[in-house]
Amino acid sequence: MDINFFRRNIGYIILIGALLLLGTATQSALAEDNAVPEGFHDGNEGGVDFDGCSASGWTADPDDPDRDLQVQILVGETVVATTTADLLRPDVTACTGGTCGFYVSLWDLVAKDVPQQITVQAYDVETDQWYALENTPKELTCLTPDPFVVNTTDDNDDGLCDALHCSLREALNATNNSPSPDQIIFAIPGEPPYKIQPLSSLPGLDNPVTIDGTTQPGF
Ligand SMILES: [Ca+2]
Ligand SMILES: [Ca+2]
Ligand SMILES: [Ca+2]
Ligand SMILES: [Ca+2]
Repeated sequence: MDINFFRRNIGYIILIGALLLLGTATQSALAEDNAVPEGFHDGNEGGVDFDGCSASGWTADPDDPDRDLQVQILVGETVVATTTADLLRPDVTACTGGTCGFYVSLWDLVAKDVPQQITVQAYDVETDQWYALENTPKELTCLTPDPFVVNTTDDNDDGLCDALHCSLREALNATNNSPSPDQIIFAIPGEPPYKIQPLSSLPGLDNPVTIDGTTQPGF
């Protein structure tokens, strides 16, 4: 720039310089005063059923108790889910109104019947970093439920699907009453053919079930 331009604009140039310095100072003050997210990875450990196969807890950033933090769930080293910590946790006072809980079902995200290391991290806006919560990681084994075994061709419903008597109708009711995806298999004694003739409509399905007729011995 020529010297006259510099003279005319020296005030602006100094002002811009001062603003840049101020910006840098504000940023470093933020980094120094920054608090990282706090919170807990609550819930389950060890062998768990469908309901227990989850990651839950709460997290909040003391820098802004109104902010609903982003949460990520890792299985081993792999991120398998992200969510927002905005569920009501009335026992938590670290965030405004206690709305900083989180819950993620892991049932469709993990291999069953083998231990998995579950880690929960929360995102800190000020530093653009993820921070592990307290009590994480946890080791979780999500157990496949035992199948329901149909062992009669009759259509009776005594309310129990057990080893003594379990009709297809009872097995369907049992799978509906269990929140997990289930399996119905067959072990009907006696000689084939095995014919199940319902006397009325069978119950509808409330949640996923696999009905595998090929499990019948002699199929
Ligand atoms: Ca922070
Ligand atoms: Ca909230
Ligand atoms: Ca029964
Ligand atoms: Ca079920």
